[in-house]
Amino acid sequence: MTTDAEARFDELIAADSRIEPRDWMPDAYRKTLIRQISQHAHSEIIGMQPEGNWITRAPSLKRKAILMAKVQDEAGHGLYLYSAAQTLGITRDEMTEQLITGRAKYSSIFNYPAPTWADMGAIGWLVDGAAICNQVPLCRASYGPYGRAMVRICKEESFHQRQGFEILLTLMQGTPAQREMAQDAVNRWYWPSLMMFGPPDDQSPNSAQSTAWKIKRFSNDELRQRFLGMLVPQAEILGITLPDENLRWNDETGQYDMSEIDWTEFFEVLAGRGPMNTERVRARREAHENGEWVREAAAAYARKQAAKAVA
Ligand code: FAQ
Repeated sequence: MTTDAEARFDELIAADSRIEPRDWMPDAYRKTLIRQISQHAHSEIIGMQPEGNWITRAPSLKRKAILMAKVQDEAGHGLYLYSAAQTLGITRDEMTEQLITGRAKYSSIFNYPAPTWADMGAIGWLVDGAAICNQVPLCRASYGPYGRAMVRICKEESFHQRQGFEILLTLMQGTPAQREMAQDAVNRWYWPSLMMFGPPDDQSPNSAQSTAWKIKRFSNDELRQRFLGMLVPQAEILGITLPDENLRWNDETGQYDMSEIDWTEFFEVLAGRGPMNTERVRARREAHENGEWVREAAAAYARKQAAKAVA
């Protein structure tokens, strides 16, 4: 039998309204949101590492300032998203614990290394580009705190994507060695960036329910295609080759034909066996342990202020 609360929830979803933290919601809806939002938050936090690695080696003061601002934005996105997840009843400590013990998922993309400066360009162009394609529809996600967080995050991601494009454009206008470096970085990040959208639709166990709940608005494959449509003309402007000899527009299907993605690689990375999985989680765990004194000091300060307010 449907209760009044359930009927109200269904009505809100059907009307494209928002579910807010105080509203009744099915346990499975709460659980799936905690899963997706916490994974998303972890991705932002772990995603600081490949670029953080280049802050001290950026080729100019201006590049260093821009990269630092970008990495700080990612920290901000992570904190926003952790806060959104907390409204669903999970604590920040629980989420952190899941991440540093290697039990939580985060985006597969951050388990690849960033060995050259051109990787900063490829990450901005491809990784942030994929993030925008995936996240713009999430601004309309049915859960209020998630959708609202996405609006600000997407604005910042589009700046990030442009700065990546601009790094690659500068390299492509440089020496043959710089052009080669840019092409090499794109060759390495292209396929993993296509994997960011998740498994193919017929192997995506969460899609049907998340779409019915209007958390997801488009399927993994639809968004992957939208991303390709954005990349192809931009690659032409850059003078960069997308590393897929079978990539071409198909008039009949109205979308791009492409080679099969190496899903074995994707599932290996998800299972913790990507090139950088161990290192990424180790670095996060170490940073958390090294930050213990800061958390203690902040808590002591808060206690002192609270005692003063009472006195
Ligand atoms: N990596 O049934 P589906 C960024 C998992 S952007 C790892 O299709 P769903 C910005 C999935 O969780 C990156 N795991 O799942 C930035 C599920 O496992 P579970 C973060 C993946 O949820 C840029 C299983 O596979 N963005 O950080 C991946 O319906 C530059 C089955 O998959 C978001 O998180 C993957 N790529 O669709 C920062 C966006 N794909 O949980 C720094 C929000 C799938 O059942 C620098 N998330 N899995 O054990 C989403 O839109 C969705 O969760 C999808 C997956 C589309 C990622």
